[in-house]
Amino acid sequence: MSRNRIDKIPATEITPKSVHDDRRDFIRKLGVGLIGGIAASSGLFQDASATSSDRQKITSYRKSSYGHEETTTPYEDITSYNNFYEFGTSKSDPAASASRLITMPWTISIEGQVRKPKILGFDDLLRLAPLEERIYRMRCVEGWSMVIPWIGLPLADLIKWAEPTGNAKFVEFVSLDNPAMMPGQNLHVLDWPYTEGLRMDEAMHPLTILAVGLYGEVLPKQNGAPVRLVVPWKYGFKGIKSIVKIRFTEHMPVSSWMKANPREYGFYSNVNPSVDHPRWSQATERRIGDGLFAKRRKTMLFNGYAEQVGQMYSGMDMRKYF
Ligand SMILES: Nc1nc2c(c(=O)[nH]1)N[C@H]1C(S)=C(S)[C@@H](COP(=O)(O)O)O[C@H]1N2
Ligand SMILES: [Mo]
Repeated sequence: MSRNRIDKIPATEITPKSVHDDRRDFIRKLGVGLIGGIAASSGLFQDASATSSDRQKITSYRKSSYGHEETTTPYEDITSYNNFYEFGTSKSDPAASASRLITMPWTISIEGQVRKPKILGFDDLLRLAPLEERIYRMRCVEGWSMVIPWIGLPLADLIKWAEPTGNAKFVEFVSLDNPAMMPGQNLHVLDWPYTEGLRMDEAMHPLTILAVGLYGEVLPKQNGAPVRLVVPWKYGFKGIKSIVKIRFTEHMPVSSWMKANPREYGFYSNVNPSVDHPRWSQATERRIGDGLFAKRRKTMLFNGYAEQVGQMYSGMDMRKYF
């Protein structure tokens, strides 16, 4: 159904004549400068007439080499049915109030077990690797799923750049902590800021990306602008939004969801139809966009990515390490 959305974008806009030039163009369109954080924070390249509701195309990215077998979820659903508790706990809250999130300038602090702690500007992030489209199945722990054409870069490229030490066994991610821009943080539904974590091999896996866009456009704020994690074989809550800190650790980090309810949410959170959530089955899912009366689909082990990721968990009891 909405696959043709991608195809509607004129070929001239998706075929890079020169990756470098086009990426500079993307950086300019995002309103950040070309050199480090100085030009970025000056707002020199920002379109003064741009509003938060403006949709901006990403002019240069590689088309995905896989993931085309699934029908993508309509853009309208992906951007109006969201979980982003910093803006409230109902599905419509993020689309309604995420516009107050200011994403420019934006920096990510790289900390912990690294040779040198670093501050990465958003424009620097875009220079680490070429952007690529990844059409991924996404499965929320609540029992619904979507297929989202993300645009992003492998997290592995950032990790290599960050130069973690030999003691780095895990990666912890932290979202923005700013109750003035994120009204949901005034409610103690979670221990703010939102945090998540991955084991180092999961973080380095080629399927793991940092997303900066979807459907050929700059990432909408309700989907976690300007940069969020996407780990398609895990439940959606691992995909932490609006990341400001990445910390390399020796010990397993404790995520916000583990703190909130350790019985229901574990560290791994791999999609597994045969391990039920304590309060409901995970055997099937409702694909958003199928219609309310459509038959539920069978949930797949590792969300259908078992061939690529299963090896990382061989010998692990997935009931114990849920
Ligand atoms: N910071 C932050 N990240 C978050 C969440 C959140 O509440 N806050 N919700 C998670 C959950 S439960 C899901 S299912 C996905 C939803 O991403 P989407 O709205 O882009 O589909 O974001 C995840 N990342
Ligand atoms: Mo979720």
